[in-house]
Amino acid sequence: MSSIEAVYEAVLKGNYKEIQDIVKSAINNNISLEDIINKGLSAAMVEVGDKFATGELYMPDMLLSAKAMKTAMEVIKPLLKGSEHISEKGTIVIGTVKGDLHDIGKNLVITMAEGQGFKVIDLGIDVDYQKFVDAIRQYKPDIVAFSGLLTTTLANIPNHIKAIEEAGLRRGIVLAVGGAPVTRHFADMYGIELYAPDASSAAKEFVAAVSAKKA
Ligand code: B1M
Repeated sequence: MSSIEAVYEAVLKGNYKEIQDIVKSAINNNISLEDIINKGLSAAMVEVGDKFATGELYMPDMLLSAKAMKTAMEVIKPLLKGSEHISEKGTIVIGTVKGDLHDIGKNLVITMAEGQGFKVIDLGIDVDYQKFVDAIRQYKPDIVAFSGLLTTTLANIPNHIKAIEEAGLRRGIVLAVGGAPVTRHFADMYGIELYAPDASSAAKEFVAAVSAKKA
């Protein structure tokens, strides 16, 4: 079994006890962090979701896989932060939309954005409309990002935007959105400037958006 396959299998089986050693061994075998995340960890989570949807895996399995992914990220996160030249790029406020408890993808976006030198304010999961408004007032971010994994609660995004608009805070911030069911078309429907399909491209888009804002 290749190193990547071993990482993939560890997430699929929810093997959180051994995954850190498996990831360290992949790193020692010169597998890039990007491949470990994309081809190993994230790809396995997609299979976990598919198997959950077809009834082959149950909620406790999904929780174990999530725990394995989070445990693996504890090894990867410090290495990602060290891999970029850090200079303060701007401030991002990010949270998972109201009603949604998924945070693994959001946390990966945060890690990548911090690696690019952004200060990131993490509002957590199931974030209330007012909490985004209060955070925008307090931190005056360049970018406000929503993460959404459930098609049902993505319907709350227009309410998030309405709350920001009604507070008079929409001007001057770049809105961003991402998450497995999100598309560019979805972002366009609500006038959200920035959409990114994954954490690496989100970090690149954040840099581009802040540069464009400053130009
Ligand atoms: Co949930 N879940 N879940 N779940 N879960 C999905 C999303 C699902 C697709 C599984 C399935 O049925 N196939 C399905 C949603 C169906 C739908 O809406 N269409 C689902 C469901 C139904 C549910 C529950 C309703 C199950 C139930 O209770 N019956 C429940 C909902 C609870 C709630 O939120 N209110 C639920 C619960 C859970 C757990 C708690 C068990 C756990 C979450 C643990 C946690 O996050 N702490 C969980 C998990 C693990 C998943 C799957 C298997 C994996 C999600 C994940 O972590 N992926 C997921 C299946 C899937 O997505 N295919 C599933 C890995 C992660 C790295 O990828 O989050 O996509 P992702 O993030 C990516 C990109 O999307 C992007 O970058 C990230 C990194 O590349 N991105 C952004 C994310 N946010 C971004 C923000 C940006 C930019 C990019 O800003 C600009």
